[in-house]
Amino acid sequence: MAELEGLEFGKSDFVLLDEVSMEQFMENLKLRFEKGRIYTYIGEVVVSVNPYRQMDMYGKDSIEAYRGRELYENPPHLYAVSDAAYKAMKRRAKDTCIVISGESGAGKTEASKYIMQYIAAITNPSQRAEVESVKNVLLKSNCVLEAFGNAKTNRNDNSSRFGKYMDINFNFNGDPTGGHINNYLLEKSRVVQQQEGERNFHSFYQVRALKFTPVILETQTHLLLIEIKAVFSRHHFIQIRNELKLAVMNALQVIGFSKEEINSIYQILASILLLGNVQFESDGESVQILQLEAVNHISDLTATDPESISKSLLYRTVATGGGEVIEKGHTEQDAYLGFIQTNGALYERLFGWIVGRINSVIEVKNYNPVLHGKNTVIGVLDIYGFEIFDNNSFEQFCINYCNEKLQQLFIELILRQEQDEYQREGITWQEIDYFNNQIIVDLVEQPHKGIISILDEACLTAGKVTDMVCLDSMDTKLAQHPHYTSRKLCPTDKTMDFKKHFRIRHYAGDVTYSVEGFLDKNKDLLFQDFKRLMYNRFSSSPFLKEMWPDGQLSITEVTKRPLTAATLFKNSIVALVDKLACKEPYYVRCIKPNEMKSPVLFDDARCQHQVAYLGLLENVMVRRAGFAYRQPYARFLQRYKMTCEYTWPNHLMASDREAVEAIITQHGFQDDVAYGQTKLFVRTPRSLFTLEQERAALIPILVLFLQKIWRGAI
Ligand code: AOV
Ligand code: MG
Repeated sequence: MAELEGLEFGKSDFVLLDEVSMEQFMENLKLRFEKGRIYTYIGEVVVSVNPYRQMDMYGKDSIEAYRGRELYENPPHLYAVSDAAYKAMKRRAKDTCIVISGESGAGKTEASKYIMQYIAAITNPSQRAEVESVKNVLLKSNCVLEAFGNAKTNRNDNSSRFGKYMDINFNFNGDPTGGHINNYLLEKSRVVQQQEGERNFHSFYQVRALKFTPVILETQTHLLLIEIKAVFSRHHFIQIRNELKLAVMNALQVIGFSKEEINSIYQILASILLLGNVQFESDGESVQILQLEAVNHISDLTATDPESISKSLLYRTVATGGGEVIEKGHTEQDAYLGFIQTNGALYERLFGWIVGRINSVIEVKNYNPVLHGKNTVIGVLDIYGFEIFDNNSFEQFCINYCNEKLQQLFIELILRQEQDEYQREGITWQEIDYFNNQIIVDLVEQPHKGIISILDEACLTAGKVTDMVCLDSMDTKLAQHPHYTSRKLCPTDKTMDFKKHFRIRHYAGDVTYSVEGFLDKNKDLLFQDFKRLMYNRFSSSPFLKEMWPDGQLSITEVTKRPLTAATLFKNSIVALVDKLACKEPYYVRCIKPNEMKSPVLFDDARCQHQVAYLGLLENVMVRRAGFAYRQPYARFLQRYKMTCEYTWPNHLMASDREAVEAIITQHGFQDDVAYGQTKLFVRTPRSLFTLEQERAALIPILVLFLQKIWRGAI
């Protein structure tokens, strides 16, 4: 605990504060940050402050120091919770998960990488080749997914624009046997448009650097890419910068992407870049593409005739009521919308396909429960953090809703269940008040009444329902909601444009959303002609077929309305929460110390705001007033009975509970425990630590003793 590091570094567990107040909490957090102690516990929860500088604490020596140790034996570290999650999984064959949360730029992705590196480092001591290869692929997948799914935003230079949940599977030895990645809603609109000061996905800048890469690309692609680079300078949605990232190419190869697959990936990236150059012009009657040169390039890259590409961008095939199929020209507006959606969809499907391809490599194969024992997992969640930009759109709405759901899970698991258990077990307990954000979750997701329902309803209504009509409907239906601000109620508020904004009071702050584009993004319609073209015509690339399975459908078959983007996202997040809720959770709560990415600045107000909305003080109160450790009587007895003369080897008391009382009394820990209906509750780790030490010291003596019995010496 604190004295492990010396008191000049503050308290290593907030539970040890002299008094639980915001003032003391902040004082301790700041002191530790300034002394380079970026991690602090609240019991088993790690609070992490982004250091914005390279810390000398992730090397081999550190890993060794934490390996197999208990949480309270070393200074706080991500490695300690990783080890705790690993040990719990291995010892008790339980699925565990590590949930990393915090706002954009707080350090979640970095934390998830350190956690994975730690787990990789402590497993497979015998260096078995197949396990090493699984570990290698798991680690390399980070690099690929970051290249394709991260981008510079105004909050974070390497911001995750997708949510990632990775399950790592283990065999009974505790060695990784495989894994699975779930990805959540990629912010695909970024492909076409970024806010001032932001960038496109990293991968596009890496295409730029390709001339330095080993010649893995087919010559044709390679030459075309060089040509494309000449076009880049005129490119209107990409700015050229950034260094070479050979690592991605290397990672793709290590994971096992074939040369053809890598080629296809870069061909698609190049096609998207070229498509970005396309502009439309209308003469009043029909719409034309201005840059036929770009279309020709795409056609070369994809071995598709240029006419088909142009046609898919300018026309749509529709089935009439009588079953007749006709071609209808787009309006300029439709063509532009189609172009935005096409670009986004190409990238999104590419990303999804890459994730699927990685999964196919790491999925557990030939698993035999009889031979391999119970297959357990550790899940690691690293999702996009809460964010507020100058302009907040549908994507921020989804991202922030997702963070509400995770906060709800934290409340459920750490604050509520804890208190419920005390009640169930009959432990005397002072209720602790906390803000329950369920009300905001409901505002977004409640059937019929919530924002997603209202959006969906607008999307389903025939005819031209505009964003504004939808906003009107929200303003009417939600006007009374305490966390929704209707634009109609605050026409004088400068930050709320009277015409198009609404505001949600999120758990982490107020966010004003612009409703513009909400409906199109929610409908997420992509013209069927383009899907068919992708499926049928990109003949040179079998991978495109895999990315566009829905392109198989003929025009008369496409009748069912697909679920909207918001509903699909909601469903995936609900499923994610269910998945996490049935595992034993470990938490990393990340805090962003300042907005300047400075390693020395601790912005008191910003930090305090985060501590407040993350519910950390309440977490300390629950933990402190409560009991950090608990065990069913039988399990406790089994483990520690050797430390007490009345219980070793067997006790003669009426119940296990009485036997446990005998152990506790003999050690003088009466004041540190409470006796529940079925479990013993222990307040501080110290008592358990002492018992563990005693047990460890006794084991060799007992072994000797037993050996003597076996040999007949006693
Ligand atoms: P995020 O994942 O929480 O934001 P990151 O993990 O990407 O945040 O961290 C942002 C930046 O902070 C990194 O690129 C590093 O420069 C720095 N950083 C974070 N943690 C550490 C650390 N432990 N040591 C050194 N530098 C660190 V977002 O994905 O935007 O929600 O969406
Ligand atoms: Mg991130």
